[in-house]
Amino acid sequence: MSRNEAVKWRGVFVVRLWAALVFVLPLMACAQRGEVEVADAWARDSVGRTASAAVFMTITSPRADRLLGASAAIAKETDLMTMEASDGAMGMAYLAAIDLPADAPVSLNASGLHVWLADLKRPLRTGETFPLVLTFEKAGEQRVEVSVIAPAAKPPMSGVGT
Ligand SMILES: [Cu+2]
Repeated sequence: MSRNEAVKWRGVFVVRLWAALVFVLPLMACAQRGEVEVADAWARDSVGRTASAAVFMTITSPRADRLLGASAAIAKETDLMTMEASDGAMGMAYLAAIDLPADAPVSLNASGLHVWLADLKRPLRTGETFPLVLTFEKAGEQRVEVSVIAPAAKPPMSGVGT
């Protein structure tokens, strides 16, 4: 390799190094920001009814956080709820927040925690999706798309609950 060639190759290396830094650094910044991961957000077809509907999902936060509330344009009111036994019967109870331990998936499913849509503005129909905004204490607001599944369909949950 001549001296000129050596200089040229060093130049190519430096350019590649810069390109690598330019592309990799923003990715690292994203990872450090620590977005909350929301998987399998779903609700059931409301079969023409508009009284209320429950939304389920699996939430994983990279750090300890709390889900403080939710809102959806499709409902007049949106609450956080859980299933609870009282006087020997299962009922629903309102929650001020849902705790999210660091790196531990929290399952909102039919046997417990859920986001409750009260007074739907229109029925939920199989196959459609609608936006839901979740508000976290630390992570702020995050928008998720909720998939509406058929009345008897198996929920798209990764294992836990139904
Ligand atoms: Cu409820």
